[in-house]
Amino acid sequence: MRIDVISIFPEYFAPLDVSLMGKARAKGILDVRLHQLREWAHDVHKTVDDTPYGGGPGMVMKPEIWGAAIDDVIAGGEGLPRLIVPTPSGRPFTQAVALEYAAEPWLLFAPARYEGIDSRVMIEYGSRLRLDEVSIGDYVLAGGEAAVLVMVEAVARLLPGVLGNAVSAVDDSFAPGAMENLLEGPVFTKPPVWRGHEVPEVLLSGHHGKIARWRRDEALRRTLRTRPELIERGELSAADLRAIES
Ligand code: 6GU
Repeated sequence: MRIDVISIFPEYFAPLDVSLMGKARAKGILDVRLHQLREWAHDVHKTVDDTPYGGGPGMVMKPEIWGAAIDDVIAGGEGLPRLIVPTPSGRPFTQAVALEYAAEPWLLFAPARYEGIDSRVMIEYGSRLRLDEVSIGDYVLAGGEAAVLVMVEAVARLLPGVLGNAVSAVDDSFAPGAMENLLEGPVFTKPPVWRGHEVPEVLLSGHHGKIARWRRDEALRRTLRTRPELIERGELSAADLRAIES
């Protein structure tokens, strides 16, 4: 997968060299290309923002600079990327959206600083390619860069060959399928007793059916405790209902 990011802080993306994503890049699974937005600003101060029409606080990013940058990045590839503009006023980024993005050959992220990008940029590219304005949660960041890091990591770990254990994304919290809308339960490793705390006996039993049932019950109980709004009682089996009522 190719990922382009246009930002006034390309150095913000240094974490993409580390760990899982560093390895995915080294293996050629992930081709990340960072671009300095200011390279498309031609005045002596490399200005990318201006005061908002209609007044108000802060600055707005200039459309000509973003337009030139996006056009050049698009011209340097095959086909058209999916354009993703992070903004707290966008649609929520979820595991389902991460899975959608993981199926794309090319993503272009356009994180903004200040009060955002002149809205005509979204109108222009919304008609030329597939554009998503997305938010990573109900809080406000100082800019979209941290949101891009979050989204790239969520997408990259879904690409074939990135996770060590090919099945581990299947059991993720929020993953479609059996775990849809359930949070993952607790996990344990050796030793069997630590500071007097024992690993639940069922996990040592070797009984795969009982272990799967126990894990699902724990996931149901944890979800009911921390995210009750995720539980759709109509979709639960009798055994599921017993787990949350006990
Ligand atoms: Cl995508 N950007 C900014 N600036 N703040 C956010 C966000 C994005 N998602 C949640 N808060």
